Amino acid sequence: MAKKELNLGILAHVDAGKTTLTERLLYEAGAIDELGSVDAGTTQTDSLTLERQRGITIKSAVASFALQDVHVNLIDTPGHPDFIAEVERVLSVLDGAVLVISGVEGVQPQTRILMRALERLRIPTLVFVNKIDRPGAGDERVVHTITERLTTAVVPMGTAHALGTRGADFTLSSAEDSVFRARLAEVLAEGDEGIMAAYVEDESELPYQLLRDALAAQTKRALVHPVFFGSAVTGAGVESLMIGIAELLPASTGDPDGPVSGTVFKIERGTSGEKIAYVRMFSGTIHTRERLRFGSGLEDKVTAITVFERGPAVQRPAVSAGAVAKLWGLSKIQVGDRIGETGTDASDHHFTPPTLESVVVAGKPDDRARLRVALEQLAEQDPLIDVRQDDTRHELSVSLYGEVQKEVIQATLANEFDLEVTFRETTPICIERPLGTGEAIEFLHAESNPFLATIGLRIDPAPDGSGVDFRLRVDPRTVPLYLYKTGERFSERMGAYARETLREGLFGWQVTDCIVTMTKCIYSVPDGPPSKRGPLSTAADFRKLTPLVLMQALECAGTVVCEPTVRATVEIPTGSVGAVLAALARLDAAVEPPSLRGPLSLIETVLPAARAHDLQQRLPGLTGGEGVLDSSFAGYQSVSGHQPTRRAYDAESVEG
Ligand SMILES: Nc1nc2c(ncn2[C@@H]2O[C@H](COP(=O)(O)OP(=O)(O)OP(=O)(O)O)[C@@H](O)[C@H]2O)c(=O)[nH]1
Ligand SMILES: [Mg+2]
Repeated sequence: MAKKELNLGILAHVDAGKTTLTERLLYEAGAIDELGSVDAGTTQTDSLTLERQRGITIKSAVASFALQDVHVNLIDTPGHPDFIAEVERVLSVLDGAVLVISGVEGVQPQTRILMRALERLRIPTLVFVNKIDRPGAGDERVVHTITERLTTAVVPMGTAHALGTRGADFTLSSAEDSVFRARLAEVLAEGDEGIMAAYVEDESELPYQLLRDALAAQTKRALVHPVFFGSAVTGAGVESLMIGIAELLPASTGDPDGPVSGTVFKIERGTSGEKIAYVRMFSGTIHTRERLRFGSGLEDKVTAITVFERGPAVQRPAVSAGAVAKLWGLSKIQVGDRIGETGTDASDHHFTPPTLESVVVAGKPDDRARLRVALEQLAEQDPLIDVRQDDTRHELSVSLYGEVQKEVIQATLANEFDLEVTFRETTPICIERPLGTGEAIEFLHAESNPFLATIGLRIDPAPDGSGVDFRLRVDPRTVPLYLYKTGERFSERMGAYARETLREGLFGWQVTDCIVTMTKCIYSVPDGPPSKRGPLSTAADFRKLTPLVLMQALECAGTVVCEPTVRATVEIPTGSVGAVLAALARLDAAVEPPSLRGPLSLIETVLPAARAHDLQQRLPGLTGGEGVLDSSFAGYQSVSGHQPTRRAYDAESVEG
């Protein structure tokens, strides 16, 4: 019988203790004999030189251990917001997650962002309140902020003692604990009519085993989130968490004999530069030397397979449903590709895509070609950096989440590719939204139309955040079915041509939040009536004519450039409110009235993403080093005044 597998993500705000907890779990489960530490740079999952030097996780990493009859693949993820793309790629392969919250700092901005994604994807999640050994750690206070700011569907699974001391510990509640039983009944009643009825009648009559079973069932359905407390450093509470992982999270039960299906969630390069793909198998079995189909219909042969076993990866002849493996030999594979079938998960975004970009300049002009190859290799591992070269200056630019990511790219290029680079100033990636409705049509046989088709397109504005929607509003008899088989297929391809066109709008930015409607469609046929007569239209005619018509429609509609904004919460000493408000006014920030809480005050503000960095840098000076800034993406807002064009570098910032 196939082993039970649990693919478990460890997620949290930066520095909450994910890597330390991962190391502790591996140690307690006997997968490693010696406990490494982040501060000494000796953990299993922070294995990159840069991670060890900086003491932060940059890439997600896998390690495994056995827990009762379950084989657990732990995926340790980075918490820094600049590396959220790493978390994104992992989400689609998880059976469950542990969300780590620091017992001292409590719920932090990234905690909320992660919890929202976990809830949206219905990933069963346990909460681990870490660092209970540190002075200032809380228990009830933290649970209170969890219910206030994350979710009310939580059940603390026990009690923490001697908080804030080295001897801090955690005891699981038992059947005899009436407060625990009451809390269980109350939370579980929400998702279980039987418990609800009994709860209203007399909650103390509910059998404990029934509550435990319902807890496991509802946790596995991501309806309820059990909360554990402990310390990854001292090991307190970790055994209880492990019991919870085994009992409350759903090990996967894929079919090893079914059709092959897996998802690639990470790509790395081996010691001799070969590509290694991390795949999570959902169904079927892959053997070495087997040819696999993946991504956009590509094929390649697997030359070697390793699976994770008690810590590191070991070579195996095959990998089956449920497991995570590293595959060699698939040279054309990309992050997000599905294996065994075509398609990709890479376009399902759960978090905001990068909102910044910067030009990367090779230290030596001769290195430009090598730089391009190196950046393309980095983009294999992180497609969101989206390497681009502009046509006139041939400059290379990448999309970024922030300054730390920039430093990491710079260090990686130096260490792994022996390339010294500098970055130009970081600028926001704007978008364009249509201002009004625009319509255009190109007729078959018209002089202005070099292609064999009539296409009419309309573009209309749509609500913010809605993306690009394509609609077909033509007589079904006019659709070239001989090219596209079905109307749906035609609509899908036309939608793809339209989206491709809208990657660059009137000012060079991606156009979004609009509806494109096809209003007219004619193709030419050799034996058709005179108006349609001509050589038979090909798919290329439709593909090439779409951008011409759509850009004309867009010109009619007009567009407005919108820049990314962030919502920042600034916590500062009340004495510096005046100075901070004045600085915010200079940064064009929309400020809500400050809420004064005794010696500390909170200011909520929305400001352009490009300015948030300035604010971050000025804050220590304005607040005597006491100010704290938390920020999260807050959508796009139209740029007032001059509409910036993409790649409009002013002359003095371009050297040479
Ligand atoms: N006192 C105490 N310190 C802890 C605990 N867990 C982690 N730390 C410390 O907190 C710091 C961050 O720990 P990491 O494990 O690197 O945190 P992380 O969540 O993996 O951080 P990123 O991956 O960079 O987001 C390190 O200095 C750890 O030693 C804990 O339970 N108690
Ligand atoms: Mg880490």
